[in-house]
Amino acid sequence: KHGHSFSDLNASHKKLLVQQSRSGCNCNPSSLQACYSQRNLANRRLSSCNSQVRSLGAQRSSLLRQVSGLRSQYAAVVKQRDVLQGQLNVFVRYQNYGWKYYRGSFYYFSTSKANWQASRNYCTARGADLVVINDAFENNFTREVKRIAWIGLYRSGSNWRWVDGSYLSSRASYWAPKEPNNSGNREDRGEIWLYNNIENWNDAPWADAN
Ligand SMILES: [Ca+2]
Ligand SMILES: [Ca+2]
Repeated sequence: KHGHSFSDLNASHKKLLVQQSRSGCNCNPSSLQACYSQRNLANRRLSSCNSQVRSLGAQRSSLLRQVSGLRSQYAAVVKQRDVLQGQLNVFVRYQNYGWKYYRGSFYYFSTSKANWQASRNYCTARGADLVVINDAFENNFTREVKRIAWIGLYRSGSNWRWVDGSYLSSRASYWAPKEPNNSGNREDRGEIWLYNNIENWNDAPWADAN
């Protein structure tokens, strides 16, 4: 009987030890202190975790804003590329048909001869017009035709006007010496004439075949 009760006691002691180890805390003052300090440590870790979560949340929103900014930049660049590609296609098409590009415009130097009005019709049928020479650069560029060629200049009463409706400016006027002379009183259109000179224009009768 003694042996029996001792083994019972032993068993219940073991059971208590198991319960104790499961609870993780011993209920004596020093282990209670350890328990508090573990709780405090856990709280500090929790609070550090929380602030990391907040900081990651802020980073996430900032990254999302950046992503949306990059998406709209990307869309804008794609649009820009398409516009440039379209311009390039036009450019290549014009060049393939023998047009020359100079300072923002395309020019076509025709080799066929016709009077001023027929020449102008030839141009307008191609969505263009006889050349309007606005400055010294364009004057020098058009002289490269190296032959007599009509320009979009015509006499209007006592004035000279361009086909775009503007009046000839004395600041961008490149008449050859002693021109326009209205020879025979029938010279009413402008042409590139002395193309080797800067001052190269002549007035000629519109019906001439240039
Ligand atoms: Ca021009
Ligand atoms: Ca003349």
